Formats: sequence, C-alpha cells, structure tokens
Amino acid sequence: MTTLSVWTNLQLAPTAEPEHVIADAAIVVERDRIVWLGTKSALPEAYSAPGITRHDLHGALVTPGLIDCHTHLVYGGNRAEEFAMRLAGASYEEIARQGGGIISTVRATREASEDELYASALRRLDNLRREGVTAIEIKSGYGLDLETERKMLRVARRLGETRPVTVRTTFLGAHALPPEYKDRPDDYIDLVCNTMMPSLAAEGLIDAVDIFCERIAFNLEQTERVFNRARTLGLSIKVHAEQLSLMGAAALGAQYHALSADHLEYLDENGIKAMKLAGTVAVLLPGAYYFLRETQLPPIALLRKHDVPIAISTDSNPGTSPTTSLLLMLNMASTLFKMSVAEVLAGVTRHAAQAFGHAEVTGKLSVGAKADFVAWEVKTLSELVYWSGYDRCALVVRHGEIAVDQREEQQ
Ligand code: DI6
Ligand code: FE
Repeated sequence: MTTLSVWTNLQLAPTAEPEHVIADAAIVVERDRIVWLGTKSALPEAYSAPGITRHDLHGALVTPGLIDCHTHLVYGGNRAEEFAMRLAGASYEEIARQGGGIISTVRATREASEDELYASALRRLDNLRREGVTAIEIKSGYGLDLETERKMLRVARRLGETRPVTVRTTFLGAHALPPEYKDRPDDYIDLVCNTMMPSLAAEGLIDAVDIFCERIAFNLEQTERVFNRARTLGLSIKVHAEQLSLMGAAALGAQYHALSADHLEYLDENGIKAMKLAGTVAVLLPGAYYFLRETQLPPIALLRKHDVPIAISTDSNPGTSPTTSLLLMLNMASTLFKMSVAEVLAGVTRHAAQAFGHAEVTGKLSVGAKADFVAWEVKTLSELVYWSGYDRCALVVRHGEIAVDQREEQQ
C-alpha cells in the first residue's frame, strides 16, 4: 500500500506571497509531510505510478494552513451583557474595576464542567477550522486557581486530540488577580510561580507561559518573576504587552527571548528594537482593537522600519474579541491597520508559525514541511483579505488528511 497522494489542478502559493504563486502546480504528500511540490509539468514520472491517490482541485488556490497564534478559546458563559453596558457608555476598564470583565468569565469558567467547556470551545474551534485553521494556540487564564487552570488546559489538549488541528497550550495564570487574592498580587504571583506553573508543567499541560502586564493586571516586576520561573522550567514565553498603556513588557519579554509580544497598541521604538534583536514576533489583534473601539493604532510603520515579523490573530475571547473568524481578522488588519495583503497573509502563516514556536514545519509549504494546506475557491490571494463574511474555503488538509471538505458541487 502506498502512502503517497498527489494533488493537482491547483494554483500554489507556497509562502502565501502574491509574487510567488505557481500557476499550474502539483503537491505530493507522503503520510503527514510534503515530499515534492512545483509546476505540474515538472512532476517526476514516479508519481504517475498506479496505486497513488490522486486529487483534482479544479483550479483552486492553495495556501499553507492558517495558524491562529493567540486565542482564549476555552471559557464558560459569555459577556454579551457587558457589551450592552459598554454600548451604554461604560468603559472596559471601569467594568473590570467593578468586578466584571475577566473576573465574571472566571466565575463562569469555575462553575462549568470540563465537558461543558469542551463542548462550547469545540463549536468555536470548528468555526475556525472551517475557515482554514490547521494550528491554534489556546491559553488558560479564566481559572486563576490550580484546579480550574488545569481543567481549561485539559480541555485545550482534548480539542487537539479529537479534532485534526495542532494545538499548543499557553498557561496564562497571571491573567487577572482572582478575588480571593484582592490587594495581594505578589502572593498570587507566588502561587502562579511556585505551585501552579510547576504542577501543570509536570503534567505536560503547558507549552508556553503568558502574562497580562497592564495597569489593571500585573506590573513589570511581577511579569519578570513569571518569566524567570518559565525559563527555569524550560517553557516558551509570550506576553500581553502595551495593550492599554506603555508598561515596557515587550522589551522585557524580548530580554527573555519571548516567542511573541502581543497587542502592542502603545509599543514604543525602544521595545521594537529589543524585539527585533531577540527575534520576538509582534502579534497584532485587530479584533480586540475594533471591539474596544481603540483609537491608538499599533506602531505599524516602526515595526516595518525595524523589520519585526508581524503576526495577526483572533485573540478569540469573550471580553474583547468575541470572534471565531481568522479571515475577518485579515480584513480588519488591512482596513484598520492599513496592512498589505502580503503582510496580513504572512501574519497568519510564516510569522504566526514563528509566534507559535513551530516555524520549521508549519506556516509554509516546502519539501519536509507538514502537509497542512487549504484549497480556496478564489483566483487571487487578495480575495482572501477582501471578502468579509464570505468564506471561500473549499478544502482543508492537515497532516496529509482531509480535515474539512466544503467543496461546491462540481458540475
Ligand atoms: N487582553 C485581552 O484583550 C484579553 N485578555 C487580555 O489580557 C481580554 C480578556 C477578557 O476580557 O476576558
Ligand atoms: Fe489575549
């Protein structure tokens, strides 16, 4: 039995770059990896042998599978009522200070069973997958106690076991101060560093560690303690930085070789230079910018000037970005942040892979890379960014297997 499959009749965008599209291309997959790709006319004779599975993609445009590198996908309840309050004039920070905001989701998440959390997150995950997502990062951070953080991370792992999608988990125990630690943030950071992080790491539930460094969350010193502990446990580092004010967390993250610093509306040039030096990816989250009606744009021109890789993600969460559409984020990043088609597509492929910690095998199509790709019923890459609410995803292949099939009936 051969384990080869040959995919033809496709336009190939191996790096999702508009200038590198191959018109009539073929891809050869062996098990979960790509073993050959290029112009169809150059396909080696050996791949025409009988017994090889063949797929005709009817002229579809093929890109790498999309990577959503920053999500809070697992949580209880939702915050539609707070959204209504904000529409009536309350600010996100005001609501948070009154015990709403993140803490109201913490209550709902503590109350939810593991199966309930799994079921609600699964629906959101499936929406993302239907739009071409083959890899996703999922954070904890709505438990803020060992038991509930564990429950969230177990749900995240289970999602990756039951659906054809690569899941990386991030421990965000330092997301907010739980009510039982009111006025004792340092004691809570002790719990995060001395109990939660080592226990959950020993259980194999954590791939990376994140912290929300902000006026309404944790300060720079507490952030550094979390980074230090993560480093001693050999875990990757990420940071929610400069979202509502300039705290210096992106520069600090860079000192610790963070995979990414995320949000960044208030980031300054000093932080940008540090990120460039360290290879830290700038993850921009247009959904949160839009939903909070922010007016402070992330420093796109300076990020470009210093050639810092930019990723785009959903930040899917109940408080500031209740979306399950990475394609919509492409549209928003281009319209709101004035990013080009090439930039936003790199943001959900190559650069997202770097922020995800998997740059060697995902985010691009090349020999040796994982066979994670999407066939789109479009003619050009611009269409992926241009449409909103009009999903042109026909087929998703993950690790060489068909993960989603929504091809239109062929006449
Ligand atoms: N920044 C965000 O945008 C989310 N978390 C964070 O640190 C918001 C989370 C929430 O409001 O539930
Ligand atoms: Fe976030």
